[in-house]
Amino acid sequence: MNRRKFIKNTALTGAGLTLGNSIIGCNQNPSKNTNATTAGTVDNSKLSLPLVIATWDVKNATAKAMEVLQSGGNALDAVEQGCMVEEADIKNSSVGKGGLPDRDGNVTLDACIMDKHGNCGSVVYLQDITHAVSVARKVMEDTPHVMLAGEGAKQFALSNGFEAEDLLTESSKKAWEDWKVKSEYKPIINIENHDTIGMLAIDKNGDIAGACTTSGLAYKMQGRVGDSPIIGSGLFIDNEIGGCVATGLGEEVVKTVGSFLVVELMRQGKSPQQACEEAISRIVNKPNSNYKDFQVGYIAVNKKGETGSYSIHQWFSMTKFQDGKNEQFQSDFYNKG
Ligand code: SD4
Repeated sequence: MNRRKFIKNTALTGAGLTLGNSIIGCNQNPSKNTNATTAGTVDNSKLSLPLVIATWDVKNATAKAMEVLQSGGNALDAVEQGCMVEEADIKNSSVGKGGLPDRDGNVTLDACIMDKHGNCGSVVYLQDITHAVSVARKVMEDTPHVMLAGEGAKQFALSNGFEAEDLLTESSKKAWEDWKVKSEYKPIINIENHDTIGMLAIDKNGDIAGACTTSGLAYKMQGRVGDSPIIGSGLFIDNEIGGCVATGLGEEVVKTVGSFLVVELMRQGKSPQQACEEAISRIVNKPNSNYKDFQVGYIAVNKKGETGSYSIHQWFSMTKFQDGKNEQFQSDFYNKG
């Protein structure tokens, strides 16, 4: 959904949203300092599984992931196929086909995926291939490597049957041409203007997987890579503990190794909500932090199926599909003015 429209709709009606502290409400009894998230202590039969969460308002993507899980697919299949929905959607200008280009007009994709065994795969600066997340999965499953970049990633994709196509759509080209009139590059994320999808799923067996895919920051420098394909920054999964994905200004996420940090905080006993809040506080409490100029948001899930979400600024949201309900939750946030 167009972010400006989303904000307008929300401000006017709140329709379709669960507002305020509802995400915290998912964790009404955040377990402090329990080790309940460690392996062997969770009784899967008591959890409401399967479960899917994703960054932003991506109900079509979470619905696809849930369909995969309900038909017996595992968490890895679910996050891949869920993310593919956004990659193929040319209306999403931050992911896959239709993603906004760098300042020279190149659409370059970053993506990664991680499974329950801690295996991971990633592609950076991938061009001309819509389904970057699937290429990342191939890197994980069919190569001895974790990351492939640029032309090598593209050649690997082509040799595995992915088709080359022009990812610059008419509307993203037009937006780029309009931008070129002034060519003003501000390394600032407009908090209304990003929809990178990060997705986490727990399947019926209680196993966790995650994926993240993006075209990165619009009008970035050529060659720029963000957090989204970097394991531990844009995404981290530990099947004994939980998982986390990030969105927003990737540079700030990388500097704090954000997703790994959230999972490690959950390992120490924090709830997903508490862990996301602590990871945001590491960013905003840096000396001289200019956090007012950029957005970062995290979503997380633990082995008990508790979820959390937190961002620097208002209007970050999480989509959650559980118990037959596919809902968008407005995230709590740090900067309350
Ligand atoms: C990046 N984290 O490339 C991504 C951008 C993003 O919503 O999340 N946009 O820095």
